Amino acid sequence: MTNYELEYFPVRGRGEAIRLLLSDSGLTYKEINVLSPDPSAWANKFKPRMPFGQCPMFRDGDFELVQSNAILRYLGRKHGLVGNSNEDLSKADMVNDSVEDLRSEYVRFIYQNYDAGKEEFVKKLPEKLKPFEKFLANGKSTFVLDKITFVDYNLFDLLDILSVLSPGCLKEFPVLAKYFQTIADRPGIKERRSSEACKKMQINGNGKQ
Ligand code: 0HH
Repeated sequence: MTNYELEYFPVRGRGEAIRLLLSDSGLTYKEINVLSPDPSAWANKFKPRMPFGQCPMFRDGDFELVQSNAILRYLGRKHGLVGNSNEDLSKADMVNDSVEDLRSEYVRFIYQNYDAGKEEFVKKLPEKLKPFEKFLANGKSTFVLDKITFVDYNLFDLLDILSVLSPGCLKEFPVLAKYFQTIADRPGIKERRSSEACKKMQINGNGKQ
């Protein structure tokens, strides 16, 4: 039993990689919807409490943390989902930063330029996925490191939402496609993805995907 709470909008967004990590590790948590009991709750109640004005916020007892990547790393360190050496930790950080770069581009496109930018974004997607394919192909393991770590949940979630945007985008990348499937087949990942809570969440706040 944990004292974990996740305060976030009722979307997959920047919360989903955290939810996947928790589910895959069998860690229970309470989901707190920042739009509840009504949408004004975000501006009036939750936002002023966020150290940087944004969520997700993760709470472990009295300890509060924002920034989705910091939360992933916190949980990774706490639950043995990080590398053992400085080199391994840094490798995971490097890939996670690359996931963040592509996620940020995706988020900007989704919220600011969806209709005009979709064709171009989808066209350029293979060249953005290629480095991930190459990186994983160079390793000896199924995962970014020699075991699953926080970064795998983040990369998996990114590949998942990109596959919704551009179905079949992993087909030309056999290593990435296999990587995606290996993680998708893990019981805790299946449990989260097939849950009603997940299925009823849209990916992004504006309904675009
Ligand atoms: N760097 C931060 C991180 O990684 C960025 C956090 C962030 O952008 O954690 N937070 C946004 C919410 S993510 C935020 O707090 C986008 C989801 C928006 C859903 C909106 C409505 C859903 C309706 C069903 N944004 C609010 C704000 O800045 O006031």
